[in-house]
Amino acid sequence: MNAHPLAPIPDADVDAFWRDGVICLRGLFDADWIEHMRAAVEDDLAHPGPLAREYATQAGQRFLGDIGAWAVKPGLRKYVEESPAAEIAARMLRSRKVNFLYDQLFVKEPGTAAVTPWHQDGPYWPVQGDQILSIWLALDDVTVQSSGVEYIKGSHRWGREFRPIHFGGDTEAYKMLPGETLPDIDAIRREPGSGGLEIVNWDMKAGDCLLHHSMTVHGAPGNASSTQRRRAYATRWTGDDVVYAPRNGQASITIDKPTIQPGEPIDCAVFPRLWPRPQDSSLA
Ligand SMILES: O=C(O)CCC(=O)C(=O)O
Repeated sequence: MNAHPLAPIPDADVDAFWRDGVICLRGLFDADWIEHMRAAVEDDLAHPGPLAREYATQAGQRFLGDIGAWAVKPGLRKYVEESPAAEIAARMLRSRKVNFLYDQLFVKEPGTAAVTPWHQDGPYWPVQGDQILSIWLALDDVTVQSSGVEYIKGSHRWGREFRPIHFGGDTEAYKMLPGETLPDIDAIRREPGSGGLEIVNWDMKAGDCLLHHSMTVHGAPGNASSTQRRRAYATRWTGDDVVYAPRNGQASITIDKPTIQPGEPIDCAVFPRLWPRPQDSSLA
């Protein structure tokens, strides 16, 4: 399994990420990583971690979100600690170091109508800073028909913060958190000229990944395919400018509690510093 990205990430891709708030990168993980992760996902589906949630509300459908499971699942931990993900994050964040924030497994099985509601990630998380991104690794080929993620280009630079929305439809959750109510994006996109929004998505092969900034508005339709699974593993990474900033009303993203204080850099066992790796410090 490759420890470093299979190809260099050009400066133009880093610029595009910061301009658009999202980019799709292809061919950075080898086939062994995909096989490894598919096995890790099957294990997780059979025995989900303690923070796992089922978001699908209709019988026979499945949209599993498992949060923070890397801490108890060696197969997921191996990807977090040994895959090229940390290095990719450091390159994209233009950061000297990166910390691992947490992981989230998203499995939306064929015929599952549950949408992933439009949202920004940042307001869910107990951190503050601009150098925060996710790497959403596709473990199946995916198109928007099978619930590919859609993004509003440039929304990370709107300077707006939207209150989190519960993926399973719990309207009481997150009520005490600050932020605007997100406008009805699906209604706006039906307006002439899509109401000025530019919504992007990519047809992906297993092993391709999406990198999105923590403030980029995104969501996904249900999985309308009757055959195509949609398994994805999202890992969240932070850079030099990030500090701990928990808010009352946020849900846990880690199984263990962090030991740091508000305002401090997030270095601790729960949010380990994974780049540079000791053996790679000359590359940082
Ligand atoms: O995979 C999904 O449906 C949701 C992905 C997402 O919202 C994220 O990774 O931040």
